[in-house]
Amino acid sequence: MISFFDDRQLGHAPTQELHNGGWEPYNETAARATDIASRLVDMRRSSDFGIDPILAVHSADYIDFLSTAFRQWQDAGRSGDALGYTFPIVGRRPLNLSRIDARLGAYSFDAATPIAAHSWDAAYWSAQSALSALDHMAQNSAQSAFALCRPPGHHAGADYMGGYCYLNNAAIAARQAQKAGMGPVAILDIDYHHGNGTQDIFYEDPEIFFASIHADPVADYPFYWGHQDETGAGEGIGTNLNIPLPRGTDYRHYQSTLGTALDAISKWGAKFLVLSFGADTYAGDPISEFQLQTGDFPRLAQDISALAMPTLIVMEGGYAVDALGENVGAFLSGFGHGI
Ligand code: Q9C
Ligand code: ZN
Repeated sequence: MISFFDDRQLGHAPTQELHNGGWEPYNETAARATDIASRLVDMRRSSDFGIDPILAVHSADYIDFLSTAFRQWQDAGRSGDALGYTFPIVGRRPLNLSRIDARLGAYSFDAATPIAAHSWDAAYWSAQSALSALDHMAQNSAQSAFALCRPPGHHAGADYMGGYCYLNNAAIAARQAQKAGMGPVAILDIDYHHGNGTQDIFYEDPEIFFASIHADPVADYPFYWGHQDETGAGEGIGTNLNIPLPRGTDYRHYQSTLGTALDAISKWGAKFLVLSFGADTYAGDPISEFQLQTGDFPRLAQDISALAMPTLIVMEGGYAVDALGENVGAFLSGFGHGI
């Protein structure tokens, strides 16, 4: 398995996040990426595919916001990380307000996504890592590649950040794969949390299928998306599949659910798969409640690779830092070409 990463992804380092009413150290740390990277045998530096593939998914005003927010925060005399405190309810009219606090609220759906000094650069290179892994697959007709994306992406929508995510790396790669004629493209999201941003981006799009297996949003973040009755809208009706699972789900139940999702993807006629992979389904994850063990990850990967569909693996969550490299390595080994 060939992997892609850029050191600039490490510069993003918010200090704290709001959790259950108090401040906690930020969970989505650079150490996550270095722990994974230390396990990868063939890791290559990402190339720069520019801003256009990012703008094919995200709105120009959102990208302008993301790339200028920290400077504007500092210009307003603030210290620490840029974070909003007022969030417009979905559907409020766009007002184009210029004060940094109004912009932070308008472009995020939660308070888990602060912007620090190098956040834009890190998010940009995280997206470039996804594009680089895709390009490697296209150039070499490779059956798989791993994008060590960090910060993660699946909670970010076309014009909002949230859940530690700024740019939707999987969506950017999926759109690019489609444009390159590698499709029909499906995205399978197996992070613990529902990939609300990815769902949102393709919700009315009949040409990209999205399936997600995740903790039931009745009880878990992101609450407002990921329910079973969300099946797509407009032209995209029937191209969105959510399979929520209860807290405490273990390998047996998870594996049969994965089978259901894989069947739906092949039945739909996908020829290329983008896999949003989160290792936060691991039993030891500090913010999640599934029961997968390290030894389960290669077995899940084998089930996915049995599809015999070219698969771009994009890193999403996973916060048990001490076990993260081992879990990701175990998963990648299941694709059968070493790590
Ligand atoms: N401190 C991903 O796994 N939780 N994101 C916020 C708890 C946010 C997880 C409140 C969890 C986001 C990519
Ligand atoms: Zn997650």
